[in-house]
Amino acid sequence: MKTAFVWHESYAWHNTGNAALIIPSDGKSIQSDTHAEDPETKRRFRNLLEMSGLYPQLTHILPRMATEADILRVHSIEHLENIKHLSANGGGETGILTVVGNGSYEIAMLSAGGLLAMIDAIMADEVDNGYALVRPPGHHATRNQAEGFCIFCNSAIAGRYLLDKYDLNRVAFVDWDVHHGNGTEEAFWDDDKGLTISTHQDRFYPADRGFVEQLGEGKGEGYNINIPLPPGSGVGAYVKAFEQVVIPALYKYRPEFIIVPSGFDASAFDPLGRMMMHTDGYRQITQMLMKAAEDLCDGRIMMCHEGGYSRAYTPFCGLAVVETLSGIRTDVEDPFLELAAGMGGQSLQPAQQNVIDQAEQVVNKYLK
Ligand code: 9RB
Ligand code: ZN
Repeated sequence: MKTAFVWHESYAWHNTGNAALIIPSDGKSIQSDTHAEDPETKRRFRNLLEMSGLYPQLTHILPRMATEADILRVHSIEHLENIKHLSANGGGETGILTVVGNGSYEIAMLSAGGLLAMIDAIMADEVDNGYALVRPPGHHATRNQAEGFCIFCNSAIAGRYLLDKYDLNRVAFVDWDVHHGNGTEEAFWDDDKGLTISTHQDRFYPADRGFVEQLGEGKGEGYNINIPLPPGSGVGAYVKAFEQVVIPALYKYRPEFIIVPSGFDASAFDPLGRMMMHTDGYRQITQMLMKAAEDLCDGRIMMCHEGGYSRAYTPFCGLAVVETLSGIRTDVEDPFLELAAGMGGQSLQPAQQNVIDQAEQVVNKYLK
């Protein structure tokens, strides 16, 4: 399998400033630290690919900047201009909980454009699949504003590019980040050309979104599938959610391309998430998606990086996914796997099965 990889040093230069994890310092009781969404988790992921020996076996794709027209397929001109202006004038907080630093506009354009460059390589059959380690992340950004550390909705911009430039009719999104993919959901809310599926921690972020009952509207009704798993869900819940809901939905929808907003903040060691995924779990769900992609769309699947805040563990989760995509198993072992796999509650629990059953009903009712 020929697997593409996108990374650029400038992704690490997007400056989210200082915070205690996510809370800005106040100079009194909250001591300043690095922001959760700082470059280190991503750099360490890239570094582990290199240390494992996998890096030179990947096809490296140079990202390009998305054009304004690419961004405007998803976002309003007001949002784009606001980010451009802030970025050129010292930066600051904007939208909901998002920091724009000096030059973040250009970096956000390169982040979205990294996906577009990878799409071109996959569609030209130069590579089979790929992982785009882009930053800033995208899946919370909505039409009119930045949100949750996300400036432009990279996944949706990539989907719209496929529909427009490559004349596709069906793109599926499978978002396994621990947070709800509200930006991608909104971009295809009333459109059946995008099937948006999100597994996430129930009522986490955004806390008022991501319910099973939120189906999409108009032509998009039934083409949005939310699987809000209870906190504490582990590999048993994720594998079952994929077996019972995600994979059957894909076979019914028959996408021509699969995009995976991929965060590793559902891992057992994430400082924000309260889930228990581990590398073997990520290998399993990647394998399931690859099999569906193979059967449905010539194996065309692309992951785009979102969250994941454990500096120690995110790199191992990322390596596991890229190894699976490429079919190359390096000799690096996950030193945390035994600890994560041994945690209580890794097997499927009744409350988790209940949510999965509800989501399955949506698939059965709306997707033919
Ligand atoms: C809220 C705050 C957050 C916390 C975490 C994320 C993670 C995003 C991600 C986004 C926003 C603060 C709700 C601070 O990883 N996406 O994939 N917001 N946290 N204050 N308040 C009221
Ligand atoms: Zn996240």
